Amino acid sequence: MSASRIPKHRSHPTLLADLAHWVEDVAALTCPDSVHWCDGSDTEAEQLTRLLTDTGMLEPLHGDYPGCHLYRSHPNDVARVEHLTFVCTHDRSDAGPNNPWMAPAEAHARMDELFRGCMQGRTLYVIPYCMGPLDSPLSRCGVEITDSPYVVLNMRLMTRMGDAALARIERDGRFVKGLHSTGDLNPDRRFIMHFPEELTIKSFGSGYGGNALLGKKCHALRIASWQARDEGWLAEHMLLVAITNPAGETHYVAAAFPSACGKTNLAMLIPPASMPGWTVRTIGDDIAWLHPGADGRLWAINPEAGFFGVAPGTNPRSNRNAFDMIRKDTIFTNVAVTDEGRPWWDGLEGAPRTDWRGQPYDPANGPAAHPNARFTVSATNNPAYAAEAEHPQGVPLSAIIFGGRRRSLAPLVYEASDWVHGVLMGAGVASETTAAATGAVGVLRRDPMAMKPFCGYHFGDYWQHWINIGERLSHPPRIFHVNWFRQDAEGRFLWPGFGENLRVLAWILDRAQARGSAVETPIGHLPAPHDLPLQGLEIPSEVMEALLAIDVPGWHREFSQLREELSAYGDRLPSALRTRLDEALARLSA
Ligand code: SAT
Ligand code: MN
Repeated sequence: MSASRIPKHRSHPTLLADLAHWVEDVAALTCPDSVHWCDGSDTEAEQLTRLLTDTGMLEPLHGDYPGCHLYRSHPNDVARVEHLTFVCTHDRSDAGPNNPWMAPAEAHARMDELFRGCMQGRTLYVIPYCMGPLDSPLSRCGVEITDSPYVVLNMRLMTRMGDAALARIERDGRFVKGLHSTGDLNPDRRFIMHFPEELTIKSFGSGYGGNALLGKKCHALRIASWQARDEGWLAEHMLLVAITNPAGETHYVAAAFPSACGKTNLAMLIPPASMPGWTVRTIGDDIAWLHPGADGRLWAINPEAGFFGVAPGTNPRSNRNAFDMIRKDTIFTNVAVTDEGRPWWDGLEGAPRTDWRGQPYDPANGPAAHPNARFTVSATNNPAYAAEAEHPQGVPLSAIIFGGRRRSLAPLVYEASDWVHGVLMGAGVASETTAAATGAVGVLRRDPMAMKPFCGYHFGDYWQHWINIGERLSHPPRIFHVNWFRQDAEGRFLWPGFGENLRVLAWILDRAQARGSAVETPIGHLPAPHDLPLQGLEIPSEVMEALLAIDVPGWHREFSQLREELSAYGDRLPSALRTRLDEALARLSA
């Protein structure tokens, strides 16, 4: 492993002076024992894996999980920390009421104090990475500096990382700067700061996924959403799938759901046996970058190269593709382990011996695997990985779907009447909170476009930007809202979900081609139960009716509340959204 006291980078004669100087400055501040420029090679990954297994930080798993390891994070460091995640813009109002804000000078000063000397006794790793295919004009690059070899191994799976990315950075002449240290994992000294005006991220005191893998939420959403607004595109919290129908036509769909609401399952959906001839392939499971194309369609790429998915709930019944893809070369974080040394969570065969903290399993201590336990795996491990994920031009979208986890009110599916109505639908997304972020679980909160924790600027400006993008599309994707999570009075799910969701997607694709029929309602277009392809699914007709019913007083309350909440965005709220909302309220009152 190349290492040097002074960060003399390897032989990159044309390496951006900016990058070299930044690495030197960071090394001078953080005082690492050595500096390592990551090349992204297999040898490098093997050396880092050995280093971590030798020091007991990674545990090799059973032999029938080749190349798989378990990592246990600090028990106080298991999820994103939204209250410690800041957007630092010169003008406070640019960050919007949707983001915790700190003045850039103050944030830099605080962070630099935390970083001072923090890498003593550690290695500073320089990770050049590219978000998106290396040869795509839609891709954007970054460099993460970290003192965590676990972060390096994860970034290697989640991004195109190393020499090839560095070469692209040299060509582009710019990159996002991300500085990360696990620090001492003291929650009082934990901050994730974004400086979108400087394309810079500083993250201290956490080693957990979204806080530490800076290419993901920090770069590909918060910073990228800002860049996208300036450059005329959208950075979204969306999965991307390719769906082929029995006639052999392929359509591409993007879908936004909050964290841990089933994006990975939908992205890897396996059609039910009663829908022969359909196939679903995965392009991405978490983030999509959307660009208006010269042809008036909206084109999408997945900026990531891997999946950082929620392990609990993944099993051969819920998601066969995901279950198969994590049988080799996977990093598991905070799962339980069986007697034989296999990874374990509820729903799998076997029994846990050790819980996610590394203690002998005792049900009195809570679930064996942490509810936000994760797997990190290369996208190419997925048996349903779509070759189009590597296409430099991306894929053209037929539909955009918004959704949330709501036990009541929101029907199984409904369609916006046009783009602006779709933007309002996205702004109104609400979902019950999950274990992906610290805080109470199961509380309904507004999560516009599933971007509440990830939009790097004022939501009012963001919705206006969405409207502007729509005006540039002569063939915009149609916009829909789905809710797989409706429950009856006893708390049982009304809709079976998983593979059966394809029935809803089939209707969505029919509508996107101006085919399927629908009923017009005050909240949008809904299918009648017989409009959905339900053959082979045993579901009582009264349940279908409940799933597609409109609770008029409930929606009146919902829209009145949304109107109130949107008023917090002041005069930056696009007037078109207010008008649409008032129209909907009037229709509901009629
Ligand atoms: O922790 S991550 O932000 O990477 C995962 C998620 O919350 O979606
Ligand atoms: Mn996510």
